[in-house]
Amino acid sequence: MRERRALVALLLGFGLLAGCGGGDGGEAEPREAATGTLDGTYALGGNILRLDRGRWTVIKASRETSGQFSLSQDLIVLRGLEACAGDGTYSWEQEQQNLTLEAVDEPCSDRRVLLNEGLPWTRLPTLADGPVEEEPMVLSDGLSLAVYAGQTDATGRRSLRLETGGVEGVGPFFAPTVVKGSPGQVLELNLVNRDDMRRHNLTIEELAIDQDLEAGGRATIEVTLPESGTLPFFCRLHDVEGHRGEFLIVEG
Ligand SMILES: [Cu+2]
Repeated sequence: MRERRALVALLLGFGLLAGCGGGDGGEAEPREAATGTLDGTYALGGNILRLDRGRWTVIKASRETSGQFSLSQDLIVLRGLEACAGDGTYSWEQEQQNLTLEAVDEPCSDRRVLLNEGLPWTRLPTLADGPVEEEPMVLSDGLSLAVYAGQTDATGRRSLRLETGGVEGVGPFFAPTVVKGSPGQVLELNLVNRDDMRRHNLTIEELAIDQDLEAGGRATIEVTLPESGTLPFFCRLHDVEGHRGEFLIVEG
């Protein structure tokens, strides 16, 4: 219930912001479309489109469909749909926060409908973008809501204090919620549970870390950050309440 309310508030808030930001108005140049150019999470009429490192996912009426995609300057080729064997080729247009796909060669009408062909998808802010307006809940890259309590650049540091706490009516959070680091960085995390009432936890599945924190408790762990992308962390006890965060790898 809270998640839905927060998402609605997020979308409304984002709608207000979407009109800001200036266009570049420059000459049309041949576009270099590196992998990852379009990566992000998009929303349209209650549907979600996620593009992430060559994988596309559409969530429509709680049903999730996904497959692989490849990207070139003006075209995106999507494959993988049980009902259709052939690839779908679309032209893509990105304008400010909007992404529109137009079918060029699509043998599969289901996928055309799934992708809301011809209509603009709006990119959702990521966890690293921070909250919209005063809304403390943001959609993280993993399509999960997170309670946001700031971000820190830990590049070049050997240790970092990572606190966990709770706010009445908002939910438990990690502070900082987003930690920027460099590829392969080794970081000592000094975990402090500021919540005197509740036990919390820090779980990083990719690193097989599952560290409980008693009420008011502390622990120290060491993490090695990945070479690129994001590394999500969450509290196993309050994940659905948005007790999440992420490491964000930034290049030197
Ligand atoms: Cu927790």
